[in-house]
Amino acid sequence: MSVLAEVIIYIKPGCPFCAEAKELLDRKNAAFQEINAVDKNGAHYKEMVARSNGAATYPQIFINGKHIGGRDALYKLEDEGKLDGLLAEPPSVGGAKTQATIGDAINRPVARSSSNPLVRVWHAIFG
Ligand SMILES: N[C@@H](CCC(=O)N[C@@H](CS)C(=O)NCC(=O)O)C(=O)O
Repeated sequence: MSVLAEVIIYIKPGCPFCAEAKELLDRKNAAFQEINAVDKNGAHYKEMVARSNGAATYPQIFINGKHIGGRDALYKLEDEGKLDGLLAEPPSVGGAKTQATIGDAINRPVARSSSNPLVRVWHAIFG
C-alpha cells in the first residue's frame, strides 16, 4: 500500500499506548512526525490538547490534519478497514477542499443581491 498521508503523533516517551500506535503505523509503512508532548507546561502539550478538543492522554494522532484520537481509535479504524484509505490520501486533498469552500463563499450570489445600493452599483459595473 502506498502511504501519502501526513501523520502526526503526539507522544510521551515510554508510553505503551504510543508504542502500539507507532507499531501499527510502522506496519502500514506510514512515515509519521512524532512530537514529544510530555511537558504539561510546554507548548507541544498545549497544542496537542487544543487540537484534540481537550483530549489529554497520549498518544493523540492526526492524519492529514484530521484528529483520529488515541491508540484505540487508530486500531478501531484498522479493524473497520478504514485506516488504509485514510493513509493513502495525500494531504493536498484536504487543502483542495478548503480552497473550494473559500471559492464557493466568494462566488456566493448573496453578495450580488445586497440591500446596499452602492454594492449593487458596484456589481452592476464589475459583475
Ligand atoms: N485508551 C487510550 C489510553 C491512553 C492512555 O491512557 N495513555 C496514558 C499514557 S500510556 C496517559 O495518557 N496517561 C495520562 C498521562 O500520562 O498524563 C488510548 O487509546 O490512547
